[in-house]
Parts: sequence; structure tokens; C-alpha cells
Amino acid sequence: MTVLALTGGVGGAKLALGLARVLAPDQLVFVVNTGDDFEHFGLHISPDVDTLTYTLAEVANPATGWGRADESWHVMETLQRLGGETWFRLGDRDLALHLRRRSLFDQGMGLTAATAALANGLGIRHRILPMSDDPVRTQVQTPQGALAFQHYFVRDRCEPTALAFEFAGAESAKLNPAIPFDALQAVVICPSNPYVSVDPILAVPGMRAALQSAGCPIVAVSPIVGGAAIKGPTAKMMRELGVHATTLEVAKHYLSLATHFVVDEVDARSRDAVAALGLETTIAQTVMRTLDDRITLARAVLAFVL
Ligand code: FO1
Repeated sequence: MTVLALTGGVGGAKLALGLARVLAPDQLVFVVNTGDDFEHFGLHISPDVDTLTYTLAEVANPATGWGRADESWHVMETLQRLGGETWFRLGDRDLALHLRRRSLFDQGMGLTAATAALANGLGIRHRILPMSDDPVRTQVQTPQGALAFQHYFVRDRCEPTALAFEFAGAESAKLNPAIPFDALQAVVICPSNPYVSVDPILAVPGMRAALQSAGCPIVAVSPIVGGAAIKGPTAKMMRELGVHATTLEVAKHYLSLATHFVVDEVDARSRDAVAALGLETTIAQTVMRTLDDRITLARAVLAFVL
């Protein structure tokens, strides 16, 4: 029996590490968002895959959650002097992973196989499965037109108003056949940004139906605590999408898929409203500052649905 964890971004990766500390590699599989991916310097950048990989390998930069700890920036510094693009910060060690991924692609590997090879190289034993090996690219609709996700998120620091998100290529992306939908004990939707980290995963044709027909609990952990997103611009996006930045709105967003929902202690008063939507609801500390917080939340989420 297997637990499937859907994740993207820094927030989701925190719970992912907690889950990986609790469940063995043959009990837990990660499905990761690839909508943030883009080509840069001739390299395939896959931020959510790499954030999860570095987090599970426990080499992630603790301050940012993305990129590596103990990083050096000689390439970026030299690029700057040579007039190259440095808006997207790629450290020297991180670049090595990207160069290796480029070589694995040149050998004919897809993203799933390359990700497994890189994860293996970093000592990770849990399976990290991109939602699809086909390109899906999140586009942000703004009053000034469409923006590629990393241009919106990093280059423009999420300042443009987000009117809507589109996932270019999703309609023709093939669901990763390696995802084990049979004999699932539970699906965990990690506390990632619902709009740009989880929705792209659910936009892959067949993903929602496969999750629902697994016939197991689907538990979402709220990334919103007390009306503010812990990491990243989730609350700003929600306001710009015209929804209140509340855990209740996240529950509504997941209502068509989730069966269970975890609210933070700060939002305990929202529990009844979430339950009134028809979701089994529990309260836990969803703000994860330490490794113990990650493990404790993972245990609480699993105890809630298993
Ligand atoms: N986020 C930033 O805000 N600034 C960066 O320069 C940056 C570089 C970067 C490099 C590799 C990587 O895997 C992630 C990186 N991120 C950066 C984070 C990334 O943009 C986001 O984590 C995801 O795209 C959304 O969660």
C-alpha cells in the first residue's frame, strides 16, 4: 500500500521531508509540479523538482528553501561581469546538477528518468515523479499580458497583478505512467500554492480522475495560516483572483477533489465552516520551522487519514 504526496515549491517540500522521515521508500511516492520549468542558458530548469530533491537530500538552502546550502556564486558573479542574465540565481553546485540533467537528456532520458538518476546521485531513495515528462508551462495572465511563470515569480518578484493562471501544454501532456494509482492508501496534497503548484498537477489529463478512482482519502494541508501565506505570494494571488486569503477558501478550492482538510491551530475557528463544506477536518500545527515540526505534521496528517 502506498501514500502519494502531491507537492510543489518550498512549502510543499517541507511536509514532503516530514513524510519521507515517517514512511519508507516503498510506502511513499512524490508527484511534483513541473509547470514552473523553463529553459535558461540552454539548461532545463525544474525548480519544484529540484527543491524537493535538495530538500529530501537535506542539502537545500535553509534560508530560501530553494537551491543548495553551502553554495558559491562564482558563475553568477562572472556572468554579471560578462553582461549575462543573473535575475535567476543559479549557484555553482546547482548548475552542476543542471549540466548533468542536460547530459542525461542528451542521452535520451526524459525528466522522470533524469530526476531518478539525480536523486540517486544525492542518496535519495524515495521516488520523485514529475507529473508528466511532457512540457507544461504555467503562464500568468496580467493586465500587461501573459508572463512566463519565472518571469512573474522571480524576475518581476510577483509584483504584476495575477488575473489568471494557464498551464500551456497541459491538454496534451501525458500523465506520468510511473505514478502508482492502484493500491493507494491515501493522497496527501502538501501545503503548496494551490494555484501555481497544485493546480498544474491536477491539470494533467487523467490526474484528477485517477486520484478520485483510487478510492482512498485525499487530504489537503492548508498553505494559508491566519490569512497569510507562510512562504511565497499565495495570499496576494488569492486576493488578486478575488478570493479571500483564508484557509476556508483553500478548502473550497480543493472541495471537488479532497475528502479531508487540515487547518492550522491559528484557524481553529474555521474548522466548522470547513467541515460544513463536507470535508473531514482536523487541526494541527501546519507552520513548520524545524525538522521535528515537519515530522510531527506528517505523523498527524497520516494518522488523520490512515
Ligand atoms: N526563486 C527566487 O525568488 N529567486 C531566484 O533567483 C530563484 C532561483 C532558483 C534557482 C533554482 C531553483 O530550483 C529555484 C529557484 N527559485 C528562485 C525558486 C523558484 O523560482 C520557485 O521555488 C518555484 O518556481 C516556485 O515555487
